Amino acid sequence: MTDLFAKFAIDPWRETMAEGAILLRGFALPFEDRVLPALREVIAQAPFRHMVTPGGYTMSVAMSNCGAAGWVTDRSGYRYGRLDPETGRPWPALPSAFLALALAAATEAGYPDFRPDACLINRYEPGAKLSLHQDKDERDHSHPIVSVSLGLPATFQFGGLNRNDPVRKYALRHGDVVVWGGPSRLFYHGVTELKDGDHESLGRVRINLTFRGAL
Ligand code: MD3
Ligand code: FE
Repeated sequence: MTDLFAKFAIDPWRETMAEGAILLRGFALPFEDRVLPALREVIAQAPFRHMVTPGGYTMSVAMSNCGAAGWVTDRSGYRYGRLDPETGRPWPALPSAFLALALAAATEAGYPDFRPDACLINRYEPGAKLSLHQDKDERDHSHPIVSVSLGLPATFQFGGLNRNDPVRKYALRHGDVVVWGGPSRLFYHGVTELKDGDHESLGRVRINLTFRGAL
């Protein structure tokens, strides 16, 4: 059974998107029975909201956070903060199910020492998108980022270090996990407009969790 894959060193569920960027198809599925209820609890404490960019645009993706720090944007800029600006309270703690999933994925991708302190929760409704950008608000770019896709499938765009590098497209589906580290950590990426659909456990939405070492 294992011998077939061992012999050819091929794992059909594992795909290298670029040096340091590893796609683990379905990796979150064994965790979803614990992750989805934990997600609902976090959102009850820190509801989704549409944040405003420094340029004054309201984002089509709704966001929340859990962990010691959360990513926020407003007219004064992008940053990580310990308090939810909507409630004035600290962000909810990282649920143990979230942490277990993030550590297992990072370990599988070769980052056994990853200790996330921030989890950004993105909610896409049909039509929502995230334009091409780099993630560089974190203090130390040597930490990887672990991304978990849940709900409706999305088209993910993955470019290079320069905004005009060619982009490749990947379908990210319910349960897929990507670990981004090494040279790909600062690559441009985005998500195209979400197509309408109905996911059996989440309905008409896509949720993405990104775990980071932000502080
Ligand atoms: C590639 N989120 O929140 S996660 C983000 O699906 C973000 O919601 C997308 O980009 C989403 O910043 C994509 C995948 C991801 C996250 C971080 C990366 C891809 C990355 C960092 C470097 C390169
Ligand atoms: Fe990003």
